[in-house]
Amino acid sequence: MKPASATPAQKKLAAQVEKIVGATPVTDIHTHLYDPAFRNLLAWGIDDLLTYHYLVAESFRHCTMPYEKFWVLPKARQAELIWQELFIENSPISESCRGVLTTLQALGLDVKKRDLPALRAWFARQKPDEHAARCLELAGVASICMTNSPFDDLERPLWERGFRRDKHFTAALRVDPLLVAWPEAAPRLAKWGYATTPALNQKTISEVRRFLADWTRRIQARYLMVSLPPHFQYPGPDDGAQLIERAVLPHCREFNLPFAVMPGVKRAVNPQLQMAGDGVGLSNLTTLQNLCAANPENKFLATVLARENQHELCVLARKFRNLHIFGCWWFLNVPSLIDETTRMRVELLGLSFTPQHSDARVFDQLIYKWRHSRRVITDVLLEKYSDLAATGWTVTPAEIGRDARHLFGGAFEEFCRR
Ligand code: RAT
Ligand code: ZN
Repeated sequence: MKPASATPAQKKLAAQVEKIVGATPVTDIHTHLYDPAFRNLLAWGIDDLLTYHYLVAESFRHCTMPYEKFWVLPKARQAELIWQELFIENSPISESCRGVLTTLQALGLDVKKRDLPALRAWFARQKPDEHAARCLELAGVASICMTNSPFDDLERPLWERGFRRDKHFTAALRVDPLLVAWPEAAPRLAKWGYATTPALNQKTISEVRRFLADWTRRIQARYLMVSLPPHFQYPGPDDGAQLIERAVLPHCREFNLPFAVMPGVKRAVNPQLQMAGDGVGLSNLTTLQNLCAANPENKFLATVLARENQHELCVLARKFRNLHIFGCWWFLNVPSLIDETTRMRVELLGLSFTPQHSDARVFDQLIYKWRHSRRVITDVLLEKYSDLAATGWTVTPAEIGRDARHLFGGAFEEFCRR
């Protein structure tokens, strides 16, 4: 809709949608952020923003330095190299680069000076707790779901010791090693006091369930979660499929928790890029269909990494009410694909999905990830409400607010409560 040609009613609707969607607080259902109690794991500030693995991958499009030389540099030096390659020698127009600038600008910093030392000096003056609160406010985020792995040697000890939880943070139990690398996971569980063997006999399965129950209670998990390679198959004889069938799904039923499935990631397609080296592949979503069809008492959350899987995912969600789809994940978290994906989901599913999660790893990223996505979601909603208005159906401000709350966490909460 061109503003010049808009009628007063259209302008009024646009202003209402902008205001209401802009003010709706978000429940961010998947991030890699941590409760402040995880002091050593917290990432924030300009050097963490610049060394985000999305930007590392982009900087190696230009950087000719051997990978191993880059990785031994201190974080500040890596940040300087990335700044030089992606912001000074080239215009920072990729989504991840633009995100850094959106964030800095929202924090009140002048980006046009291109002055990295000055930016660093500003961040050095911030108090972490106050800064985090400001980021939440600027992003409009009310609640953050972490990704918590008992297999992570840095976070496990803290959970085991216990700490006072911050009310803004909820937890999700991430179980990738259990399901995609069982031969290595089995001895670890055994070391932690669970009587597991590599063979999936009945005793081992019940011990895996005990492990899942202990960790679900310990972290108060909202859901269990796994990312899967494109070729993953269920049902199947592989350890992962067996463990899902015999341990994860019964556990989720017992605790009434959704199981979040994230298919499509090819880990370490370029191991030299370390964490930035993962790729994407087309998944066979028959696996998800089988999960939903064979386990109607289970609830599934799903997001896919391949754009080409999005349409089939939407259709699956139309078929299975025990499936809730969410987010534009990782390589899909760019405005053109968020727009396309959100539009398609609204057209096929109405409001019964969660359009976005941030996947933020650095606290400040909440600002740009949500500002950019909120913009796209607002535009899509406005277009759809305008189409309704053309039929004579007008939405009230209360209805717009209800719909926005649904998209920004309400639909997810409702699905979890079922
Ligand atoms: O988006 C990311 O930061 C990726 O590295 C992954 O962590 C992905 O989101 C995942 O949860 O596996
Ligand atoms: Zn993630």
